[in-house]
Amino acid sequence: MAVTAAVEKWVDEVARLCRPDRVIWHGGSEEEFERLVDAMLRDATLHRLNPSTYPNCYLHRSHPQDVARTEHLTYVCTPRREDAGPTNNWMAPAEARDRVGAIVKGSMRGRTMYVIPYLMGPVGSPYSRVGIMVSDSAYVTASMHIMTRAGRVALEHLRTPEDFVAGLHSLADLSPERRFILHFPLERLIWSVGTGYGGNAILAKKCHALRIASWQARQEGWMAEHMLILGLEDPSGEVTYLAAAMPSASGKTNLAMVQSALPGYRVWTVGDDIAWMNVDDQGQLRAINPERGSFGVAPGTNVKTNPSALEMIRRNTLFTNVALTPDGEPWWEGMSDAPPAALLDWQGRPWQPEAGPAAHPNSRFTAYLRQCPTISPHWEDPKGVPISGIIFGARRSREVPLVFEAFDWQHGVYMGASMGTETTAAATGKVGVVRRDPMAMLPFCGYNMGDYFAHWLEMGKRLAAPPKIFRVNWFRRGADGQLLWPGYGENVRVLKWMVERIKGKARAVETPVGLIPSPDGLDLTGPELAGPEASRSAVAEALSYDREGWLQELEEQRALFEQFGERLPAAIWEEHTRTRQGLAR
Ligand code: OXD
Ligand code: MN
Repeated sequence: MAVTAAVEKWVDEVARLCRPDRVIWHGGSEEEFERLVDAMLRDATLHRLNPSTYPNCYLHRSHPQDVARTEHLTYVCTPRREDAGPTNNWMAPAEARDRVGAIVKGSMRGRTMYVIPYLMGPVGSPYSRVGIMVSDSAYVTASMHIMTRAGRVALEHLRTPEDFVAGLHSLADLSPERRFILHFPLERLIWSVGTGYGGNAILAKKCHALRIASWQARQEGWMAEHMLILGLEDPSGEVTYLAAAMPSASGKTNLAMVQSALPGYRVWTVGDDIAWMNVDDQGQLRAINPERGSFGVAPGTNVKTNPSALEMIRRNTLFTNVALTPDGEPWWEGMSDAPPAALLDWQGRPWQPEAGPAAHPNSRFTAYLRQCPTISPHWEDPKGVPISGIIFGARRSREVPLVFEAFDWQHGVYMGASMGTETTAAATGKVGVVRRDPMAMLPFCGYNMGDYFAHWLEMGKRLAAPPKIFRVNWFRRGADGQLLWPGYGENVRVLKWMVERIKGKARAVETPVGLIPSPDGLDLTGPELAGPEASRSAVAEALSYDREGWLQELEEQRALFEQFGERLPAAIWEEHTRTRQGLAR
């Protein structure tokens, strides 16, 4: 591998600090991946799944106290606290290096340090970026191999010898008391210690592609977002690309690869978690998916919710913290109606239903996106795909309509910035409470979110025709607690409405919160939705907004916005006030 002096220097420095017994460079070949897997099978880090039904698939069980992202242990280390902003934990860079340096010092003794050069984005794309990560975990290295274009190819994309994000990862002693995920955006550096869990440890993903990249994107005039990217093909064969931000474990992977319930329409997958978006020389927003794999939430994945994912994960896949059947197959809640007999739970113990779920609620699959049956022929296009619409989606049992459209870009930015969502198991902490999660980036924005909203507003000015912005909520429930909208394949009906709005065709009703489909706006053709009176009225209820609830919502938004003080753009307050005045009329 042609390693530049700058890369070599950094790797040497880290090796001197962490003191591994040996250093292995990951060149990215399948043989190297297999060697990693063999070593992990030998030391029981991995267990082979049934080779006839799940060839080249493996189960990993993580430390039981290391099963989700730990946001309270995640820091942005900028010289000035206000640059990290009120929504990030902050530590001064010198203090961070001292405190965490003491933990990583000598932490790799007796271990191998893997060096993983990786490319984020398609080969040959001007928008792709390079990272160099070191890790003392073979599991993390294998995950990086699936999730990124790792090895030699990355080094070939270095634009200058120093042009890489550096990431140091050490399991250290896996103690939650000595766990830190630190970001030094000015130095383009990440340190993650005491954890081996995906989002904390696969540094290319949240740490690089979102936290550090969002900082770089602001400086350089592009966007790094927590968004899926999909193309909706209509019956004439025309494909319209949309990007959608949704909080963790709220259906991005399902929507990105949805199989349409609407005849004549199909969805093509470009990405399921992260979008990097640039403005091209025509003023068009173009998106690439920086990743090559999917790190998806397993529970709830089944033939109805995501048949594409089920096909994607039938080979060459790592499973983490799922349950195991006696036939050596993975299982999780929601995979089948009844659990198979004699399961081992996610910790490898005979499953006792009264002891909780068999699979951990945040159990995952790590799989190659190219194995997804809906993968777009353009998913690795170096130019990216043109984005015509942006969707913000949240989990809300009440108040928020199934779909509505912003009046314009500024209103859309406010819609994203003000979003609240019910929390999930993707991060440690209480599940099901509403918290503000602007643009689904609360845990991932590497700088002051007041500046982030300003950056969004600026980007709109640079676009020849800014994409239309929509909000969706698949999770609205009726008074009986039942979901009002069937979701999954039926969501394509909502995507169709958006595309028709983009093309100036579908109708909408103006309300103080945005433009909502007119009663005949959504295509509900087919017996299931249009036929039964009950389902028609459920859809009508799903499309309504609740005035009282919204007024309360505005108060919660105010509490979020006030935290940013002067750094909150006036345009956001303007839209907040306009909504309140509209509701008062
Ligand atoms: C993820 C997450 O893993 O958002 O993608 O937590
Ligand atoms: Mn995510």
